[in-house]
Amino acid sequence: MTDRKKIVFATNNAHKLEELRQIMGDQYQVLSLADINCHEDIPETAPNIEGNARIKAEYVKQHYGYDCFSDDTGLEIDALGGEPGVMSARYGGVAHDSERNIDKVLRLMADVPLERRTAHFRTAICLIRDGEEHLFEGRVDGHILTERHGTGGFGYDSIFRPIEGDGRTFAQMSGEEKNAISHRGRAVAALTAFLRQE
Ligand code: ITT
Repeated sequence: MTDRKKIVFATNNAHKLEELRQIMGDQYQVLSLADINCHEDIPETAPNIEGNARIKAEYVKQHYGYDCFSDDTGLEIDALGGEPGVMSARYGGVAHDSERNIDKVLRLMADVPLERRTAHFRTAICLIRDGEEHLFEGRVDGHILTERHGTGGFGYDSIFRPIEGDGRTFAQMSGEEKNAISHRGRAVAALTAFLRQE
Protein backbone atom coordinates (compact mmCIF):
# COMPACT_ATOMS: atom_id res chain seq x y z
CA MET A 1 0.00 0.00 0.00
CA THR A 2 1.38 3.43 -0.90
CA ASP A 3 1.28 6.29 1.60
CA ARG A 4 -0.88 9.23 0.77
CA LYS A 5 1.09 12.31 -0.26
CA LYS A 6 1.38 14.96 2.39
CA ILE A 7 0.60 18.59 1.70
CA VAL A 8 0.39 21.51 4.14
CA PHE A 9 -2.65 23.78 4.07
CA ALA A 10 -1.51 27.10 5.61
CA THR A 11 -4.58 27.99 7.63
CA ASN A 12 -5.60 28.45 11.25
CA ASN A 13 -9.27 28.20 10.40
CA ALA A 14 -10.57 24.78 11.47
CA HIS A 15 -13.73 25.10 9.34
CA LYS A 16 -11.68 25.72 6.21
CA LEU A 17 -9.38 22.81 7.00
CA GLU A 18 -12.35 20.51 7.43
CA GLU A 19 -13.88 21.66 4.12
CA LEU A 20 -10.56 21.17 2.36
CA ARG A 21 -10.11 17.64 3.67
CA GLN A 22 -13.63 16.82 2.51
CA ILE A 23 -13.04 18.27 -0.96
CA MET A 24 -9.56 16.77 -1.53
CA GLY A 25 -10.63 13.30 -0.51
CA ASP A 26 -8.18 10.44 -0.20
CA GLN A 27 -5.44 11.45 -2.59
CA TYR A 28 -3.63 13.75 -0.16
CA GLN A 29 -3.08 13.87 3.57
CA VAL A 30 -3.74 17.54 4.30
CA LEU A 31 -1.63 18.81 7.22
CA SER A 32 -2.59 21.94 9.15
CA LEU A 33 -0.30 24.63 10.56
CA ALA A 34 -0.78 23.04 14.00
CA ASP A 35 0.35 19.68 12.54
CA ILE A 36 3.71 21.25 11.56
CA ASN A 37 3.96 23.16 14.87
CA CYS A 38 3.43 26.57 13.32
CA HIS A 39 1.47 28.55 15.88
CA GLU A 40 2.25 32.13 14.95
CA ASP A 41 -0.28 34.47 13.39
CA ILE A 42 0.99 35.05 9.86
CA PRO A 43 0.40 38.73 8.99
CA GLU A 44 -1.95 39.22 6.04
CA THR A 45 -0.93 42.67 4.86
CA ALA A 46 -1.51 42.56 1.09
CA PRO A 47 -4.15 44.79 -0.55
CA ASN A 48 -5.89 41.84 -2.22
CA ILE A 49 -6.69 38.18 -1.58
CA GLU A 50 -4.16 36.91 -4.13
CA GLY A 51 -1.38 38.74 -2.29
CA ASN A 52 -2.47 37.43 1.09
CA ALA A 53 -2.62 33.85 -0.17
CA ARG A 54 0.93 34.27 -1.48
CA ILE A 55 2.20 35.75 1.81
CA LYS A 56 0.92 32.78 3.82
CA ALA A 57 2.29 30.13 1.46
CA GLU A 58 5.69 31.86 1.19
CA TYR A 59 5.88 32.20 4.98
CA VAL A 60 5.41 28.48 5.51
CA LYS A 61 7.88 27.57 2.78
CA GLN A 62 10.48 30.01 4.09
CA HIS A 63 10.20 29.21 7.81
CA TYR A 64 9.22 25.54 7.78
CA GLY A 65 10.48 24.27 4.44
CA TYR A 66 7.27 22.55 3.38
CA ASP A 67 5.66 22.72 -0.03
CA CYS A 68 2.22 24.00 0.75
CA PHE A 69 -0.84 25.89 -0.35
CA SER A 70 -2.87 28.60 1.28
CA ASP A 71 -6.15 30.23 0.50
CA ASP A 72 -7.55 33.65 1.12
CA THR A 73 -11.20 34.43 0.69
CA GLY A 74 -13.12 37.66 0.54
CA LEU A 75 -16.83 38.45 0.42
CA GLU A 76 -17.30 41.32 -2.03
CA ILE A 77 -20.63 43.14 -1.75
CA ASP A 78 -21.53 45.45 -4.64
CA ALA A 79 -23.65 47.88 -2.59
CA LEU A 80 -20.70 48.32 -0.22
CA GLY A 81 -18.21 49.07 -3.00
CA GLY A 82 -16.64 45.61 -2.78
CA GLU A 83 -16.32 45.53 1.02
CA PRO A 84 -15.61 43.66 3.23
CA GLY A 85 -13.15 42.12 0.69
CA VAL A 86 -9.72 41.64 2.26
CA MET A 87 -11.25 42.86 5.56
CA SER A 88 -13.73 39.96 5.68
CA ALA A 89 -12.26 38.28 8.79
CA ARG A 90 -12.30 41.48 10.88
CA TYR A 91 -14.99 43.68 9.34
CA GLY A 92 -16.92 44.07 12.59
CA GLY A 93 -13.81 45.22 14.45
CA VAL A 94 -12.81 41.95 16.14
CA ALA A 95 -10.83 39.36 14.19
CA HIS A 96 -12.76 36.17 13.41
CA ASP A 97 -15.94 37.29 15.18
CA SER A 98 -18.49 36.25 12.56
CA GLU A 99 -21.49 37.51 14.50
CA ARG A 100 -20.10 41.05 14.62
CA ASN A 101 -19.05 40.85 10.98
CA ILE A 102 -22.57 39.87 9.94
CA ASP A 103 -24.18 42.49 12.19
CA LYS A 104 -22.12 45.21 10.52
CA VAL A 105 -23.03 44.06 7.01
CA LEU A 106 -26.74 43.90 7.85
CA ARG A 107 -26.64 47.31 9.51
CA LEU A 108 -24.88 48.98 6.56
CA MET A 109 -27.29 47.35 4.12
CA ALA A 110 -30.51 47.93 6.05
CA ASP A 111 -31.99 50.16 3.32
CA VAL A 112 -30.68 48.27 0.29
CA PRO A 113 -33.43 46.47 -1.72
CA LEU A 114 -32.96 42.81 -2.72
CA GLU A 115 -32.13 43.51 -6.37
CA ARG A 116 -29.13 45.59 -5.27
CA ARG A 117 -27.92 43.12 -2.61
CA THR A 118 -25.68 41.27 -5.07
CA ALA A 119 -22.36 39.88 -3.82
CA HIS A 120 -19.80 37.21 -4.48
CA PHE A 121 -17.23 35.19 -2.60
CA ARG A 122 -13.82 34.95 -4.20
CA THR A 123 -11.09 32.52 -3.17
CA ALA A 124 -7.48 32.67 -4.27
CA ILE A 125 -5.23 29.67 -3.63
CA CYS A 126 -1.45 29.92 -3.85
CA LEU A 127 0.45 26.66 -4.24
CA ILE A 128 4.21 26.51 -3.76
CA ARG A 129 5.69 23.32 -5.11
CA ASP A 130 9.19 22.47 -6.25
CA GLY A 131 10.19 26.14 -6.02
CA GLU A 132 7.35 27.37 -8.24
CA GLU A 133 4.22 29.34 -7.39
CA HIS A 134 0.82 28.63 -8.92
CA LEU A 135 -2.39 30.60 -8.43
CA PHE A 136 -5.94 29.20 -8.60
CA GLU A 137 -9.25 31.03 -8.22
CA GLY A 138 -12.87 30.31 -7.55
CA ARG A 139 -15.97 32.49 -7.36
CA VAL A 140 -19.65 32.16 -6.52
CA ASP A 141 -22.32 34.82 -7.04
CA GLY A 142 -25.34 35.42 -4.87
CA HIS A 143 -27.32 37.81 -2.68
CA ILE A 144 -26.99 39.08 0.88
CA LEU A 145 -30.23 38.42 2.78
CA THR A 146 -31.71 40.78 5.37
CA GLU A 147 -31.39 38.27 8.23
CA ARG A 148 -29.61 35.03 9.11
CA HIS A 149 -30.91 31.70 7.80
CA GLY A 150 -29.41 28.36 8.89
CA THR A 151 -26.76 27.28 11.34
CA GLY A 152 -24.29 25.28 9.23
CA GLY A 153 -21.08 26.50 7.62
CA PHE A 154 -19.20 29.46 9.07
CA GLY A 155 -18.38 33.13 8.52
CA TYR A 156 -20.99 34.88 6.38
CA ASP A 157 -22.70 31.66 5.22
CA SER A 158 -26.00 32.37 7.00
CA ILE A 159 -26.64 35.60 5.05
CA PHE A 160 -25.33 34.47 1.63
CA ARG A 161 -27.76 32.88 -0.84
CA PRO A 162 -25.98 31.59 -3.96
CA ILE A 163 -27.71 32.17 -7.31
CA GLU A 164 -27.10 28.58 -8.40
CA GLY A 165 -28.82 27.04 -5.39
CA ASP A 166 -32.49 26.44 -4.62
CA GLY A 167 -33.06 29.47 -2.40
CA ARG A 168 -31.19 28.20 0.65
CA THR A 169 -28.20 29.99 2.14
CA PHE A 170 -24.84 28.22 2.40
CA ALA A 171 -25.60 27.77 6.11
CA GLN A 172 -28.70 25.72 5.21
CA MET A 173 -26.77 23.35 2.93
CA SER A 174 -24.75 20.26 3.73
CA GLY A 175 -20.99 20.60 3.37
CA GLU A 176 -21.12 18.62 0.13
CA GLU A 177 -23.82 20.85 -1.35
CA LYS A 178 -21.85 23.97 -0.49
CA ASN A 179 -18.55 22.60 -1.78
CA ALA A 180 -20.12 21.69 -5.14
CA ILE A 181 -20.77 25.34 -6.02
CA SER A 182 -18.69 27.39 -3.61
CA HIS A 183 -15.77 29.73 -4.23
CA ARG A 184 -13.42 27.45 -2.24
CA GLY A 185 -14.80 24.29 -3.83
CA ARG A 186 -14.07 25.68 -7.29
CA ALA A 187 -10.61 26.98 -6.45
CA VAL A 188 -9.73 23.63 -4.87
CA ALA A 189 -11.09 21.77 -7.90
CA ALA A 190 -8.62 23.74 -10.04
CA LEU A 191 -5.84 22.97 -7.54
CA THR A 192 -6.56 19.23 -7.42
CA ALA A 193 -6.87 19.02 -11.22
CA PHE A 194 -3.40 20.55 -11.40
CA LEU A 195 -1.96 18.22 -8.75
CA ARG A 196 -3.41 15.18 -10.55
CA GLN A 197 -1.48 16.01 -13.71
CA GLU A 198 1.66 14.76 -12.02
P1 ITT B 1 -6.80 31.78 7.60
O1 ITT B 1 -6.28 33.14 7.13
O2 ITT B 1 -6.12 31.28 8.84
O3 ITT B 1 -6.80 30.75 6.52
P2 ITT B 1 -9.34 33.18 7.90
O4 ITT B 1 -10.49 32.92 8.82
O5 ITT B 1 -8.63 34.49 8.02
O6 ITT B 1 -8.35 31.95 8.02
P3 ITT B 1 -9.90 33.95 5.13
O7 ITT B 1 -8.93 35.07 5.29
O8 ITT B 1 -9.77 33.07 3.94
O9 ITT B 1 -9.91 33.00 6.44
O10 ITT B 1 -11.38 34.47 5.11
C1 ITT B 1 -11.72 35.70 5.70
C2 ITT B 1 -13.08 35.62 6.31
O11 ITT B 1 -14.05 35.47 5.26
C3 ITT B 1 -13.33 34.44 7.25
O12 ITT B 1 -12.89 34.70 8.56
C4 ITT B 1 -14.85 34.32 7.17
O13 ITT B 1 -15.48 35.29 7.99
C5 ITT B 1 -15.12 34.67 5.71
N1 ITT B 1 -15.19 33.44 4.89
C6 ITT B 1 -14.17 32.78 4.29
N2 ITT B 1 -14.62 31.70 3.65
C7 ITT B 1 -15.97 31.66 3.86
C8 ITT B 1 -17.00 30.78 3.49
O14 ITT B 1 -16.77 29.69 2.78
N3 ITT B 1 -18.25 31.05 3.89
C9 ITT B 1 -18.52 32.15 4.63
N4 ITT B 1 -17.60 33.02 5.05
C10 ITT B 1 -16.34 32.79 4.66
